[in-house]
Amino acid sequence: MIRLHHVPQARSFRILWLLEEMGETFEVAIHSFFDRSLRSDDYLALSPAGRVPALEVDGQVLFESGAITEWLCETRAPDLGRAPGAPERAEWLEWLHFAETAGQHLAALTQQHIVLREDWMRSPTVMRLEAMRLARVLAVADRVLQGHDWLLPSGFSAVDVAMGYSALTARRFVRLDDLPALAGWLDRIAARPAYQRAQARDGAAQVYTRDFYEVPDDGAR
Ligand SMILES: N[C@@H](CCC(=O)N[C@@H](CS)C(=O)NCC(=O)O)C(=O)O
Repeated sequence: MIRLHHVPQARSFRILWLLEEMGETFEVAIHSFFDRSLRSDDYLALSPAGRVPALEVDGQVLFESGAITEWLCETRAPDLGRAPGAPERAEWLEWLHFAETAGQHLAALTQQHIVLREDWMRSPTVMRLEAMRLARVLAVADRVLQGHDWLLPSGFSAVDVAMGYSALTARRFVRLDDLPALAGWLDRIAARPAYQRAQARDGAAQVYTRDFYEVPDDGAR
C-alpha cells in the first residue's frame, strides 16, 4: 500500500507526479494548510514538523520530498534514478537538491505575496530580491537545457520532476521571457501523460490563485 499525504500545489506534488511516472497504484490523502490538520497528533506521527509530503509505503513512513524521491528510485524506479557509481550520479544528486534551493525562494515568495495578508507585513524589497535570486537558479537550468531536452543528457529522470515542480511554481513569480530553453522544457513536461494524470489528482487550488504575482509598487503602500 502506498499513501501520499498531500496539499494541492505544495511540494508534495513532486511525489504525486513521480508516483504517476512510476506507474504505481497509490492513494492520495488530501490535507489543507488552513484547518490545522497538519498539526494533529495523528499527522505529526507521520511528519514530525507537520509538513507535506509524507509517504506511507510498505509499512514505513518517510518525509522530505528529496529523500522520498531517492528512496522511491532506489527501491522501485531505478530508471528514474542514477544509482551510486552511475555516470550521471553526481549531476542527479545536484539537481535533486538544487530543486530545494529554488524551493527556499519559492517559500519566501509565497509567504510574502500570499501568506502575509496585510500590506504592512510585506516587503516589496524582499519580493524583488527573492524573485531575482530565484531567476538566477532558473537560469542555471536554462543553460543546461540549451544542450538537451531533459536535465540529464541521458534523458528524463526524477530530477526533472523535482526541479520541474520548482520551475512550474516559479513561473508565478519570475517571467520566463529570457529563459527560452527552460520554457521549452516546461512545455515538454506539460505534454507528459504522467504529469497530466498528476495534475488531475492534485486537488482544488489552495495556495496560488493567480498565474503571476507582480511585486507591488513601493510608492503605493
Ligand atoms: N524540504 C521539504 C519542505 C516541506 C515543506 O515545507 N512543505 C510545505 C508545503 S510546500 C508545508 O508542508 N508547509 C506546512 C507548514 O509549514 O505548516 C520537502 O521538500 O519535503
